[in-house]
Amino acid sequence: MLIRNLSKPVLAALAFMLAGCEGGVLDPKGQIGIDEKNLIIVATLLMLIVVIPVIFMTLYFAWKYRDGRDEEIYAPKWAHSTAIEVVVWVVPIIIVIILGVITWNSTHDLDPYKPLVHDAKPVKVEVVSLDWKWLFIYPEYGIASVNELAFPANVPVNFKITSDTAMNSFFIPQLGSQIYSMAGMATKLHLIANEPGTFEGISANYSGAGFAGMKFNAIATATTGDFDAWVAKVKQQGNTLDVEQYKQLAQKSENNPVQYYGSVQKGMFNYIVMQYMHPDSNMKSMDGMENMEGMHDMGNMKSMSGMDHAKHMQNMEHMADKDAEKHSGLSSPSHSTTEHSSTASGEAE
Ligand SMILES: [Cu+2]
Repeated sequence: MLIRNLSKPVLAALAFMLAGCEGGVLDPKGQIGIDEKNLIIVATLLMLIVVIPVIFMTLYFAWKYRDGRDEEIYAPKWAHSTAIEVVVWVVPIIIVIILGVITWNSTHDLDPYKPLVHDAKPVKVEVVSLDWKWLFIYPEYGIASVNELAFPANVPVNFKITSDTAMNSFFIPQLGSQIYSMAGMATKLHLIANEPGTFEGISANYSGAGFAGMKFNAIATATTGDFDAWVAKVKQQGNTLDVEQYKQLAQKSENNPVQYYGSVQKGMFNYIVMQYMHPDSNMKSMDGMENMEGMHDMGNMKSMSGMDHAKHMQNMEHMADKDAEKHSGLSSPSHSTTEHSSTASGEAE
């Protein structure tokens, strides 16, 4: 009777809790997300092997050894049970070993920096987190968009991610892994959508007042033709994302609408990353300093104390896009203690 009375609210609660899964990490639409969901489920079940018996035994023992029991044997000298020792050590050890193996393997399989193995040529997207909006630059198409990300389904997407503000975390829950966006460095993420659809994109890292509106739609188009149509639509916009336009865009704004830029100044992403490099403070202690001499003359560097490096970058008009890439590569040794700082090394492009 009790169970029957309880069943309605319990079912309602369960339905309510599961409703939260829709569109989230437990409703994945991409291979990375699917693998991660399976990992979550397997790890949870493995841990429940311990948790569930403990809950039942807690209740059972509390009742069995309650005050006023009549038939139980009182054994105050009881000290050791080999059977119990075996159970409480062997079971967790086995679970920890299995979890360890699974975690080790999946951590390497799902490494966000690892390019996905796929026949289709990946789409490159450069992501910049701003206050409070997301900028997506398509270097291969020379276009950019704000708060709208498009790519074809069943085609891997290679993200290069930075921030022009506080630390954020780039996250499309239904596609899997999130990764931090940080000023002055570039992180990487590789995702794929297994089916077309519009997925919610967020920052998984609180960044102040306009954070709630810092959302974007990740549109996985059904075909590459649909994606090309989207690219064409963006290209039709006359405005160019150059340094001036970018500075306006980078101003704080909340609930920013979707915006398109029909063309983008070359090397925009590197410009954004390099704004935070202060060679005077960072590079003096750097190994491989001599590598810089080809590009910068050292006297010049020393006189840059306190100077905005962005200005320095603008002044260096002689630097082609490729040089800018190399230049930003110089930033990585100063961050060499952190894994995610590899702006230059190991890049497949
Ligand atoms: Cu960092």
